[in-house]
Amino acid sequence: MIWSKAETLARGELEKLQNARLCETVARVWGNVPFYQKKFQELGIVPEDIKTIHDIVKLPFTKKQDLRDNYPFGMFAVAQDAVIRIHSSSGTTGKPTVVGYTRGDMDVWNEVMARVFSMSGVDSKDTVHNAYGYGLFTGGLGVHNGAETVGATIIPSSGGFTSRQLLLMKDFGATVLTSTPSFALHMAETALAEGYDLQKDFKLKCGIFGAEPTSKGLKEEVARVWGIKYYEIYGLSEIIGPGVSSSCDESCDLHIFEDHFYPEIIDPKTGQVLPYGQKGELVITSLTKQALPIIRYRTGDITSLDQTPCRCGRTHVRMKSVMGRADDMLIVNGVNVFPSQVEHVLANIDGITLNYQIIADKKGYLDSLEVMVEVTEEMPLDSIGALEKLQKDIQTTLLNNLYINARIKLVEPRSIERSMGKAVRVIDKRNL
Ligand code: DLL
Repeated sequence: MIWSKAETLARGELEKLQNARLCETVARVWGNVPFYQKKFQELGIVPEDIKTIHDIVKLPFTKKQDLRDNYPFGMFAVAQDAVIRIHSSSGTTGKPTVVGYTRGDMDVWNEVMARVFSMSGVDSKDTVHNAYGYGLFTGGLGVHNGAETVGATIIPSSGGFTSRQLLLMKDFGATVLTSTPSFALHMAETALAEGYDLQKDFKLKCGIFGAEPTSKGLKEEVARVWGIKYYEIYGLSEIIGPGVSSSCDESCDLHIFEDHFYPEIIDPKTGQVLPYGQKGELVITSLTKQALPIIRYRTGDITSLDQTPCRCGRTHVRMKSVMGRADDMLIVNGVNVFPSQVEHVLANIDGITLNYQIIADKKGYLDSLEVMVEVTEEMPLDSIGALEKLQKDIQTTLLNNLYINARIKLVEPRSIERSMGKAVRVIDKRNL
């Protein structure tokens, strides 16, 4: 079901809306955010220079560091009494990024999240088990409000306590699971170990998964073990949280809600805008945000855009699933390594699971890379010959496909520490 008429606007109509909304956004930041006023002045731009969405290329980029430099509320465009919600992204390095919402922003967030649920066929007859973390992370509450907006019954279980979550999911008859894909697999693994029958004991029909880069293989595995349809959701705190884009029934690419978020793809090195179809860094401008309007935000996410019509009837441009981060791409002895590509390779090898970690380190002057991966329950751990063969196979496949030379460490099932939120896939010891 299509939630809003805005999702099917003809291109011309959509562009008119984007033109008007970009001009409003530029005026808002010029008048209220000293950071942008200074940036515009440095570039010699005044709001009158921006007349249509195509003028966006004249505007400066915003980076995560800019939000950190203006921590906590320096980038807000409204007074504190207009802000009704604060979230913040988990800062693994440095200060966290703080984002704020007015009541109007919350309405937009609920609206785009309602579109996501409708895209997945979720309505008031459904029960949504929401295992995204509640709290400062935008996942839990963002998804929560969207489910309520479409009238579904929401179970706000948050992350952790896997056994209890399984019990509630079964007893409450959840039809939809919302979580990170890695946590969905962890739930399946725990359920099987506890003797559940995933198809008979649960009523799940679909899941809406996102928040971390995920290979096709891992997505297929989640869909297969649970016997459900896999929908993907993408978003980031700086733009709104979950609900920037999501996949529909016709395509596994994700429609970006372009009436609120204007996307561009740039070359991450030069900043030059790339044409549709080319792979590069996704840059997003918020078109309606009030508390924290954001101009040309460099998401760091690598993807490409596709404007060809989608059979679902939505006119909004589609992005490919995130292929990696412009900034967490590992360079190992001169070779670029995307964790998602390693995962893709692992997904096609028998005898191992998709619970893995990539560990980069230094060996003398050279980089070293280790891929630690759990074997399946069926793998005979006492058969040295079988393990050695498997190790060699993985190593050769990684070398042949990705040109990376990694040491492979096979470990027992369930021995890699599980994260209740985003899986920790990369440990880079070189910068410590
Ligand atoms: O992860 C928002 C979210 C919550 C999205 C729940 C989907 C579901 P942040 O913590 O600010 O926000 O992290 C944003 O997570 O720039 C991407 O690198 C990554 N990310 C989000 N969704 C996807 C996805 C939330 N579907 C960062 N695939 C983004 C790959 C994703 N990466």
